[in-house]
Amino acid sequence: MKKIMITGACGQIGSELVEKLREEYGVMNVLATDIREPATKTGPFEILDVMDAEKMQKLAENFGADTLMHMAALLSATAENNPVLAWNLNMGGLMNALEVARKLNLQFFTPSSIGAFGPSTQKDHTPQDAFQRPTTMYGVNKVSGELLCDYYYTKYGVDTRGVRFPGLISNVTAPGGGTTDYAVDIYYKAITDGSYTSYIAEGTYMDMMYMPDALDAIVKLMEADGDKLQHRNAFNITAMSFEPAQIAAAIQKYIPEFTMDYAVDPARQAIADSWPDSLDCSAAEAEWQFEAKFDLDAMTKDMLNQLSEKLQ
Ligand code: AKB
Repeated sequence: MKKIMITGACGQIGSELVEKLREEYGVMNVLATDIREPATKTGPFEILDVMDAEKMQKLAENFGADTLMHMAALLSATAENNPVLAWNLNMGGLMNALEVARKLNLQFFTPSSIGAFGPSTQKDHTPQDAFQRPTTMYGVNKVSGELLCDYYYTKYGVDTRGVRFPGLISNVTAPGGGTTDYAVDIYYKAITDGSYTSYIAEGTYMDMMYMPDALDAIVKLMEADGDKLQHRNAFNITAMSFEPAQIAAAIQKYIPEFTMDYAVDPARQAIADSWPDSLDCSAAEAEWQFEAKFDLDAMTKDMLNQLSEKLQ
C-alpha cells in the first residue's frame, strides 16, 4: 500500500486529489500538507510551507512516505504579477521537494502545464516534444521544473513523473490566479447570475479538462509500469479545446436564458494568446493509456448539476 504525502493540499487540485487518494489507498495512508489549515480535515494533516525544506523532510520521514506529490505553486496570472515571488516559490518549493524525494527515495509527481509552451510553439496539435520558449514567468518555471524532474531521474534515479495539465475545471475548490479560471467562474455565474462577463476574448482556444479526469490521470500515471515510460515527466494531456463562445453555448443548452459578454483583461489575454490552442496527447495515450471521459457537453451537464445543488 502506498504512503503518499501531498504539498499544496488545500489548492484546486490538491483538495480533490487528497480525497481521491484516500479513497484509493486508505485515509491514513495520505498525509495532506499546506501552508494553511483546510476548511475540514478528512485525515492526517500538517502545516507546511514548502520553502521549509527541513520540515518537509521530517514530515515525510515521520509519516513513512514512499511517494511525494508536490502540488504547491503560484498559477500563471499571479506569477506574472509577482515574478520574483513566483520564481522563489515555484522553483524553491520544487527543489526542496525533489531533494526530499532523492534523500528518502520517494516516487515523485509534480504537474507541469500548457503554460510551458510559448508563442513560437506549434499552436494546433502541439506535439509532446515541441519547441518551448514560454514568455511568462509561470512558463519559465514550468519548463525549468520539467527539466529539473528529468535531471533528478537521469542523475539520481528518482522516479519522477508528471503531466502538462490544461485548464482544470472543478466544482469543489475554486482555482486562484490562473488564466483558464474563466472556464470555472462561468459555471458559478451561470447559476447565480444567469450571465457572465468573460475576461478572455472570443475566439481564444485553450485546452481544458474536467477534474475527475485529471485525478484519474495522476493515479494512472503513478501506477504505470515505469519501464514503459519514455517521457516520464511533462506528458501532454487534454480532454477538450474550446473558446469562450463555445462554453457559453454548451451552458445555454441547459440554461437557455444564459447570456455572456466580454471585458477582456489584456494581461490574462496576452498569456492565453501565448499558449497552444490544442495539445497532441498521443505519447500519454501510447505510454500509459491516458484517456479522458468528459467532453464539453458531459462536463457542462455535471458541473451545472453539482453547482445547482451546492449554490441553491
Ligand atoms: C493557469 O491558468 O495558470 C493554470 C494552468 C493552465 O496551468 N490553470
